[in-house]
Amino acid sequence: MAWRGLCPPAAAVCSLCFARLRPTLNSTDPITGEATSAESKNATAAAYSRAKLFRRDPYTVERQRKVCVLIGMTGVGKSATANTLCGAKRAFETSSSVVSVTSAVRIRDYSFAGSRWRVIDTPGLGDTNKPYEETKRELLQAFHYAPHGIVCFVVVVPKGRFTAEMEQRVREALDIFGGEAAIRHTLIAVTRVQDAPEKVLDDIMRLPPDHTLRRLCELVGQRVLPVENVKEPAVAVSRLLLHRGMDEVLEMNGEERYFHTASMPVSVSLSGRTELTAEDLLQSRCSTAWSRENGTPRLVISCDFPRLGEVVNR
Ligand SMILES: Nc1nc2c(ncn2[C@@H]2O[C@H](COP(=O)(O)OP(=O)(O)O)[C@@H](O)[C@H]2O)c(=O)[nH]1
Ligand SMILES: [Mg+2]
Repeated sequence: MAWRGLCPPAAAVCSLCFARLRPTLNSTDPITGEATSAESKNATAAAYSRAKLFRRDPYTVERQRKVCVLIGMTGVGKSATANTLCGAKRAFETSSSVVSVTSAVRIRDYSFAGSRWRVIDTPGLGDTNKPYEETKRELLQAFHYAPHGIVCFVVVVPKGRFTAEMEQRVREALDIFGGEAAIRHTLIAVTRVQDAPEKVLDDIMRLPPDHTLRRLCELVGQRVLPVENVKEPAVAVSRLLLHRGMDEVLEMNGEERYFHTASMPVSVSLSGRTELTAEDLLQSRCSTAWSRENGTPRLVISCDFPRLGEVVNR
C-alpha cells in the first residue's frame, strides 16, 4: 500500500503503520474478553500497545475490580446492556430472536472512569424447556467469576411489556442469588428508554399497585434506570447512568459487596480436638486462596491455630 512506503524501516516510530498493525496483532482473552497481546507476533506492537500482556485466570480477578451481574428474560436486552456497560458494540452477542443465544454466563473485563469493572451476562430466564435446577446451576456460576463479591445485580426489563411470568422468573432468579440480601444490591434497567430516571420511576409508580413492574420496582427499593443500548448518543448517557447507579448501590450498602456464602460447601477437619474455643479463634490467623478441583473453583480458607495445630476449612 502507498502509505507503507512513507514509513521509516523502524515501524515502531510510525504511528500510521502501528495503528494499521494493531487490530490484527492484538487478540482478546477468550474468557474475560479483555484485550491481550499475548499472541502478538510483533514485539514492538505489543510493547507499545496498552493491552494486557498475559492471559488471566478468570477466577482470580483483582480485588478492586467491581463485578456486576445482568439478569432477565431472553430478548429483553441483557447482552446489549452488557455491551453498553463495557463500551463495545459486539463484546456480547445480541439477537432479535426469542431463542436465547447465551447458554452459560459470559464475562468481560473493562475500565470505566478510572475504575476496573467486570460484567457478567447470564443466560436468559424463561426457557420453558430448561429445568429449574439447570437454570439455578447456570446462574450460580456467576459467583465463580466474582470471588471478591458482587457490587450490583442489574435486572434488565423491556419497556412496556412486563408479564406476571416475567416477574415470577426474575423473582426466582433473585431467590437463587440469595433473596433479600441480594435484592439490597439490585437495580432495574428498563431498556429502549431515553427518558430521565425520575420520569421512568414516576411512570412506574403511577401504575396500579398490583402491576407486576411496580411490584418489582418496590421490591428493589425503587432503584430504576432508563437504558438505551442502540441509539447514539443515548448509549453513552446510559453507560454513565448505569455505572453511577451501580456505584450508588455499593455506597448504599456501606461499600460492602455481596457474597453468597451458602453456595460454598464448608467442611472442617480438626486435628485432635473437636471444638474451637473463643480463645482459639482470637489467636487464629486465616488466609484465603482459590484453587480448582476438576474444573470447579473452590475457596480454601486456611487457618493457623497456635494452640491447636493447623486446621483447614474447605
Ligand atoms: N432500540 C433498542 N434495541 C435494543 C435495546 N436493547 C436491546 N435491543 C435489541 O433487542 C434485541 C435483543 O437484545 P439482546 O441483548 O440480545 O437480549 P438478551 O436476550 O436479553 O441478551 C437485539 O436485537 C437488541 O439490539 C435498546 O435499548 N434499544
Ligand atoms: Mg443475551
